[in-house]
Amino acid sequence: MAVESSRKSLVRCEITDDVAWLTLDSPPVNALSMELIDELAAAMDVARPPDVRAVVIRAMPGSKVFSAGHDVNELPVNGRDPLTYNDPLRKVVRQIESHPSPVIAMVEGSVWGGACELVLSCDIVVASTDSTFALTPSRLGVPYNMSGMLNILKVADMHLIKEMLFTARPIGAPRLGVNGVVNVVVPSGELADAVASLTGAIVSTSPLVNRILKEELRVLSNAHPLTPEAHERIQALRREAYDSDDYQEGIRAFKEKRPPVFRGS
Ligand code: YXS
Repeated sequence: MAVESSRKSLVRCEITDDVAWLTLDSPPVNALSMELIDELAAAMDVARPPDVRAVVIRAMPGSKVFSAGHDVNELPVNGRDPLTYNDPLRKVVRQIESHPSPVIAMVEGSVWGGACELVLSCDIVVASTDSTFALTPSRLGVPYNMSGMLNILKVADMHLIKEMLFTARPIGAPRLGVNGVVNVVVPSGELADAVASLTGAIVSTSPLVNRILKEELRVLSNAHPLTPEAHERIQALRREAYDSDDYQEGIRAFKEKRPPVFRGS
């Protein structure tokens, strides 16, 4: 059942045997535009208990790019914070985290920027051996936001996070599997079976207890005391970035299809 829309759906939603399959279908690179995110959010609103006990988010089979991350064309360049509470990506990450059923990311192809956070905010990640993940804020001059950084801190160790953030280089799924960031890494031909094995197990356990355990873990993992002064300090640092020439240069270089020349101001 595709999510209701007047034109081709950007997110397909099929529900079979208590599992909702949400497929990103926004060629060429599933950029996380407002439109795509709104349709993913609408699909997640449909994919709920009692008909659904597990949700799978995937790209079209055989995709070379799972998602190129935030739609760069929608990043503000007028001195506004590019990643605020009501940013579409923030909304859908919160929706994944608070969805009452376990959400599995089924990954093939390359995952970029905000799409890494979307995948890593899922409860379980199953990825093909040749898939890659790249954290790209420093490649675009974007000051990633606090809850996004916290979500990444929850699932990876600091040295790996810093390597990914400071280099913006894609990291292969096998290495993320060894580091516990990705649950299951298999050849792409075995991806569907690996996900089916997980959903098969999940739908046979108590959906009530799974809902409670998931929410318990969400509340506990977000229990971070942050003083107002600490919050203001981080916001001041982020403003320094999105007010900078480097941020403008990062976005301009992307649009002009050339390497950025950052000057650190
Ligand atoms: O030139 P046309 O019109 O055909 O469009 C090209 C690209 O401009 C476009 N495109 C995007 N449009 C908006 N937002 C994007 N993130 C984005 N990525 C790509 O898609 C058309 C095909 O792209 P092309 O020719 O490069 O395809 P390719 O197969 O050679 O390469 C695919 C990628 C994904 C490897 C390449 O497009 C790429 O490196 N894209 C940028 C990935 C990235 O840096 N994403 C981060 C976005 S910013 C974000 O997520 C956060 C704010 S943060 O950076 O802080 O994490």
